[in-house]
Amino acid sequence: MNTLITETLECQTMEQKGLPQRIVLRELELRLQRDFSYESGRIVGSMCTKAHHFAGKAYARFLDKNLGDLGLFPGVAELEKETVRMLGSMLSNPEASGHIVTGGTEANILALWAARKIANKERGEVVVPASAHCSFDKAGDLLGLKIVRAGLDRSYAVDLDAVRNAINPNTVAIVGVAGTTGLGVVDPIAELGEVALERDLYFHVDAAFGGFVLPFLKELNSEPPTFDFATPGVCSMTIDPHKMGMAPIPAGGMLFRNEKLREAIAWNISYLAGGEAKNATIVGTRSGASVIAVWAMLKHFGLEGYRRIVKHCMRLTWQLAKETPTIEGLSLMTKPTMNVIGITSQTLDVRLVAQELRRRGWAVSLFPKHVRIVVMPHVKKRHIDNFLKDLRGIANRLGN
Ligand code: 0PR
Repeated sequence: MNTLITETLECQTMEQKGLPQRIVLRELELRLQRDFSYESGRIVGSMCTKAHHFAGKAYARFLDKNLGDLGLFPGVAELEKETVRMLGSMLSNPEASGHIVTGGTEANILALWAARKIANKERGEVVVPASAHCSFDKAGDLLGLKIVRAGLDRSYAVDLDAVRNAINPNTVAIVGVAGTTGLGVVDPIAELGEVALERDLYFHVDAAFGGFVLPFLKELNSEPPTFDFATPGVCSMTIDPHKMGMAPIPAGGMLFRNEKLREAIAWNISYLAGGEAKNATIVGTRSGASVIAVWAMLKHFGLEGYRRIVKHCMRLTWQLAKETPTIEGLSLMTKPTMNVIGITSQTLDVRLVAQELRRRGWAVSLFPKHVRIVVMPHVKKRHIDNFLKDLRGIANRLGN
């Protein structure tokens, strides 16, 4: 019976006559069985996690809301403003203006778009850390901006002199990262802010990952670095609810310091059914349900809920950070600031370590010099214990 259903549904043309929902659903379950699941604890190299069930419920209930036509959905439009302000208040700026977008990539593109418009230069350049996410390269390609990558210092944060030296009369913006993709490192945001003010440049901070972690580190006896709108030069920030915010995908956050900056890329659409409206996003039709889910999560969790999540992730990260260097041949790239760890080796080939981990079912990410582990909320202590056991076995085998 299963085979028969699969055969029917594998057919790539449209059915003349539709199939019953129960058959389609059964087929979906079968097909998706081979996907990784967050529950298995095997996904230890992703910045996404299982969305909180309450956020999922809110999302499903209000599935049809479309923020592409604000006038039809003034209720959701208001919730989006509140969501942005709540996120802004977490980042020292309740006056923030912006949108819940499709993810960090869209947010970073929007930031460079705004910077380009504001500077209004022919051949603009943007100075980003060598560690910046590839979405800045995409943004550069799309917007015709040259992306100049500034080198890092020994702690893998961007080198301030390298940034200063890379700035020239064509520069329209500089970027700092608060929680790098590879190692969770925070760039010197306060100092970059000073450079931006001195040179009168747009300054964007990519806290896609760190935005939901750094505000909660203080209570964990670890001094969080300066990273947000408290730094005067910061014009905009990325903070993604679909990473550590536990909201369903897609949910990125693009926050401008104020409404005037958002206006730089706000697009007026005159013919909408709900009446004229202005959005500062790349997409037109967009998910109101995403916004509703984020709003619901922020209200339901509160700061305390997120603090609890960060505490859970950091405890396991510290366990991993403590035990990994006791394994012969392995060491850490750097002491973790947040729940991202880089495992490296002076003696073993890290590509082989990653390959072996993957062969044993661990979904890890591989960077040029390290295996990246991200301890997300779905990862439990037993998963870390099992991971460490496998890691030890692999290092021993490769070392002999
Ligand atoms: N900024 C930073 C600092 C990021 O790390 C990322 C993505 C982005 C922006 C872009 O965000 P979106 O993917 O939402 O557009 N970093 C994730 C990572 O490298 C992307 C990802 C997510 C990769 C899940 C794998 C995965 O399973 O982990």
